Amino acid sequence: MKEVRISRAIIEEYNKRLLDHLENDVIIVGAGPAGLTAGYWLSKAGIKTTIIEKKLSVGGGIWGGAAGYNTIVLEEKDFMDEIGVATIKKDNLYVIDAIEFATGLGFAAKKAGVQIFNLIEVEDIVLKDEIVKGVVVNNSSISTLGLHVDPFCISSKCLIDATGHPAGIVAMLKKGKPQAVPEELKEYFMDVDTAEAGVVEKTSEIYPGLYVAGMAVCDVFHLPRMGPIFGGMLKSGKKVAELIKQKLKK
Ligand code: 48F
Repeated sequence: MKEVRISRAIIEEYNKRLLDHLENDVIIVGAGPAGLTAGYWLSKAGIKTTIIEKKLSVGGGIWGGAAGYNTIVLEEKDFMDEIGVATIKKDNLYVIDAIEFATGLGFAAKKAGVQIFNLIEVEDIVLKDEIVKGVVVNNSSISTLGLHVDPFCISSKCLIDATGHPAGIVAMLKKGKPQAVPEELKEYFMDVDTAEAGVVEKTSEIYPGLYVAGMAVCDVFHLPRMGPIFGGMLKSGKKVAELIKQKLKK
């Protein structure tokens, strides 16, 4: 029956991808601009990378631009040129259609080779010998419905918290290891220049095996927020990819 052949094709292909990515060099939690950019550069370097995204769509905070005006601002356009996304120059800024940005970045990351699993939520980390070694995942609808259903695990040599404002993965580490991140996770008042520079500077490995990138960096290091200017997210994603490339080389 054709209906069953369609189901078989989907189930076999999905299971193959899932089995192929139970063990990874890198897991990125969150398919926002920082996570997708990190995935793009890591995959381009031939590093086996999986992104876990709890929502249906990739792009995180890109889609809504500012207050629903679906337009994004950058100060440099080199990465947009790299992935073929159009920019419009306005004074010293580049303006980008948020829909083209979100879809273009998602497409570029996929084409570079990153594996993305959407509708999967990371609900905990795996910590062994004081090293973060993977994540505990479940279907997002299970947590939305508040069901008690046990999860499964996938492993990483390096895990990136790219969950944006909540710094959700760092919060999971902090729950069991409060001394690992002694300060409360929170951002400071909006200040574009300080935030854009700080988010890149502080992108780092904050615990063995756990890196932080994108807006999550602001929560961990009490940096200001920066609103709808996205250069810091892209540079943070690229920086975390560089740090991990160096680490894996060793
Ligand atoms: O929020 P998000 O876009 O984070 P980002 O890449 O970029 C921040 C900007 O969008 C914006 C900003 C820039 O100026 O202020 O806020 O740092 O993307 C984070 C993604 O992580 C997913 C979430 O659905 C979103 O798509 N996410 C969060 N927690 C989990 C998760 C989780 N536990 N499991 C899986 N995905």
